[in-house]
Amino acid sequence: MSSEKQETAAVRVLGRWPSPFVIRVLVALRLKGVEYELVEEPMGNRSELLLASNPVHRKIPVLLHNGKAVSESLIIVQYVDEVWASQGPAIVPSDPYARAAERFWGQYVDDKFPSAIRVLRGKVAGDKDETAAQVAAALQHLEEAFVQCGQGKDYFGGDSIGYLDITLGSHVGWVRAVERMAGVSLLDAAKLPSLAAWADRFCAHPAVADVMPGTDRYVEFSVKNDGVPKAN
Ligand SMILES: N[C@@H](CCC(=O)N[C@@H](CS)C(=O)NCC(=O)O)C(=O)O
Repeated sequence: MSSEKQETAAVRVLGRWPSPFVIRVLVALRLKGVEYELVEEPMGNRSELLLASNPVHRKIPVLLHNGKAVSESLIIVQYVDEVWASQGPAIVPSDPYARAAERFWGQYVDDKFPSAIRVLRGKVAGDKDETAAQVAAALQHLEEAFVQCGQGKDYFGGDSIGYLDITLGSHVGWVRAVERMAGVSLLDAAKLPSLAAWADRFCAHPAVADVMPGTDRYVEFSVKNDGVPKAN
């Protein structure tokens, strides 16, 4: 067995399917063709392994590589890109300016989307119309960023899925779910032609399709766990 194979066999992800942050890690591993085991964390009850692996934040995802823990989804994505650099497409751009641009937008995405999605799915209190307007404005910026970063190609990363594709793409499932639950239009093809087409392309990619749940599954999960009434 090659040393690369041994590393591959020793990859575990502590996570749970509805977490966009977990999806990032799974997509990165799949892009690189790395075999992994997803260890499902129980809902509302952190496992001893999680507490021992991520004692600071106590959050999923955690990547366990040969027993060593790496936390924070975007740090894990970069770690996967570096460890398996010779496999699959490069995830982080090699050009410093392109890298800075993708990191800038990645930070923007994580500043805007997770908190807004919690409001729109009814998990935390907030003005849904105002929040939807903020998400729509963020998506408009990202439509422009797509044209700049992707330079007319299929992905933010160019010909293949890259860092910003993974960062934003991991939220697409919940964005579509809250569109239905809150009765708002966000990834609107009429307003965001490039980004809406990108979102469909990203979700259909072989590294993504099997780990990106459908809208029904998110909505069912939210209704069961967030305590909101089912939308018609
Ligand atoms: N910044 C973190 C966010 C991770 C995060 O918020 N994870 C949530 C699940 S989506 C979590 O573990 N919450 C506590 C829990 O579920 O026990 C990352 O990018 O990995």
